[in-house]
Amino acid sequence: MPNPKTPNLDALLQHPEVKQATSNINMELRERRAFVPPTCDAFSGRYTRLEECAAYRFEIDKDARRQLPDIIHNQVQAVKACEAVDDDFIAEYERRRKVGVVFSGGPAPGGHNVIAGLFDALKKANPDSTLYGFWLGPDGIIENEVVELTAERVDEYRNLGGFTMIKTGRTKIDTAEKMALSRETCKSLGLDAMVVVGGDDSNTNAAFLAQEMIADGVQVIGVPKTIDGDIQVRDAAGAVLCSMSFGFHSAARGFAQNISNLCTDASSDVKYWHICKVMGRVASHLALEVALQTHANITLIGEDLADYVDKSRIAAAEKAGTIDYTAYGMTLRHLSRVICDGIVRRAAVGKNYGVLVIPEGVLEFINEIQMFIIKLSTIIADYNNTHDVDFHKTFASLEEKLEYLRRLKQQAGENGGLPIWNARDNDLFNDIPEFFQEGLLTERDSHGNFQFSLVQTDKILMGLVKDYLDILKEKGLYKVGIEKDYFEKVLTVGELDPARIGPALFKNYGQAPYLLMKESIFSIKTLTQTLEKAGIIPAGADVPAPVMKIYNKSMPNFKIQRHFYGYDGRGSHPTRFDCNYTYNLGLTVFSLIANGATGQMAAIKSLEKDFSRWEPVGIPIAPLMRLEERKGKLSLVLEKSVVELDSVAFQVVKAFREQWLAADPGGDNYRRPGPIRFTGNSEENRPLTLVLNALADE
Ligand code: FBP
Repeated sequence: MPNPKTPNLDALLQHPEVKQATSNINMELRERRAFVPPTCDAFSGRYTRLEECAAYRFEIDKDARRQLPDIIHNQVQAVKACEAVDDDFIAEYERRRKVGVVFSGGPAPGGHNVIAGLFDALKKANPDSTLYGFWLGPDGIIENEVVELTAERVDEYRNLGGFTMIKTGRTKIDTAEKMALSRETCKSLGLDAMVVVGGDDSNTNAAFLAQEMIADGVQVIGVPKTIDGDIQVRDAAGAVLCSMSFGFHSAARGFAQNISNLCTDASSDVKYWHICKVMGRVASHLALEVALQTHANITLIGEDLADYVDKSRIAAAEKAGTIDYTAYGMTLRHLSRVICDGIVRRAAVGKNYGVLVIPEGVLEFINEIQMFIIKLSTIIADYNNTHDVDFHKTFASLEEKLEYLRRLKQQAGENGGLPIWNARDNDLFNDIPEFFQEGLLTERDSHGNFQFSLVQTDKILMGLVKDYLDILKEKGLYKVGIEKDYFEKVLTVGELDPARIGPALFKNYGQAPYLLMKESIFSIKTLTQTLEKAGIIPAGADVPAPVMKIYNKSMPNFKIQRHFYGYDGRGSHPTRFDCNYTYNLGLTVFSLIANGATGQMAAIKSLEKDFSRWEPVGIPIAPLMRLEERKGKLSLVLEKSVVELDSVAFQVVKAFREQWLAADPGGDNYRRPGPIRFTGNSEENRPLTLVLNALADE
């Protein structure tokens, strides 16, 4: 029988509280949509003009000079406010335009505001201008799939995360056919300009599109997007032009908030090591920022590992009159030892828990793995180039792929020259776990990049860590330290004399606040023998319960929880920093277009400084291009920036490593950055790496 107190469901669903609780529109959304980002001084006038800055110089790659002749001589351009201009300028500036915009690659918080800024500036100059969005990334350009971006549509997404307004994709416009189709799309839409919002590969695309479309009078402008933070531009003299791609701050803050919560949980529950893999395809910028934001106990920085030199190996080789090339760079095994060292040292002071941050791209910096990645990428690309079928379609299962590698090994040396896959490669590869083999053989993305996000790097590393900890445990070297006061209390309550038993059990009794059980005690049998030998119990007697309790506490149980922070951060709402940054990037894009630029990337200089000092600029893309191995051959791409080991941010993290590991009897030193707050004051309103690195330029 229905409860007479329960209101009728239809009536209930009409209740204002229910309506509000189930609405997609909440307070956060309303506040975000209503927020109007401030604009840089450069946009304070009716118009903007571009000022060429010849003082910035670049070392130009000869292939870039050859392949991008019409945009290679572009200069850095500063956007300046202007009022008094001639009629021709006004006519050109305010001309009715059709502009297309595309999102390319992974989402990054702030993308919608690039569109909002561009839309506002375009419509302000001429309300009859049209902005189109290419649907689903570069495929939208190739297949002419577009949506007109109306005020209503743009307003819906202001200051919101994701790339949902027009979606995104990773297709590369890398063949003559795709390029011809793209040109056709621009012609049929009558486009004046195209805007590519993307990472290093997408800005590479933008440069080639700019070069191709000069003949058609279509301008192409890039926008530096990627949570990875690896688009940072300096000129040849080291002057910073773009210190950070957009989306980095929001993603890092999202990760840091979650990881700092784990720090709190770990230090409350004191039973887990939380292993946090953090996105960033190659560079460890995100991990570095997370380290600064959270003070997690251990944060690996890939670039740092590549720099490692094993001095003891070098000394041994020198003594033997040989050279040991394996002494340069860290091996996976050595890295697992370094992690174990931190874990063991924390356990010794009673902290058998903690938080470890692993950058997604760490394997790129481990020599032995990088060698596999390069060799396998070349093998897959060679296969695809010489056959009409895709490698992954022909060899669908791991077994089939391994069989193909075996065949390559057998053919090694048959045709003379150095074989790409020799017997040693094959043996080493067969030594690694299946899931890792599958990861290394995984399909490369459309740009030829290794897809680190698909590899369980943390599982591989933690497998090695666990194995080594077991060895250390067996040797009695991995123990949980027991607080001296606790030991004395437990024994006294059990009517035993701690001063008599302590020296028999511990190697540092009376010398330290945390007591470490002797290495010779690693089982109940060895514990019993020790007590018998010290005359504490007679032969054959049981270990007294209080001593047993202490023993059990000192034997570590290594338990981990694995987490992956990536897609969640990419989809988070932008911080106010990213909202302001991207809206002004959108305005910059329009200024570049209205002033006739092409082959330029919109950027904001001096991001690390107060907003009043932000300077919108156009950076020439072509001079930033370098040759890189992609799909087995060298291709021109925008150079990725990795963590500089002499940067202030890295040096600070390095200097605080010991403190954040907190392998001492004091407390942990975690920092709680809190959630991304759109309203209210937040103590830090820009990436910490940015603020610290700027100190070097002061
Ligand atoms: P972009 O360089 O396109 O911005 O993407 C970066 C990234 O988020 C990496 O951090 C990550 O390795 C990769 O994308 C994941 O790619 P996918 O979305 O294809 O899984």
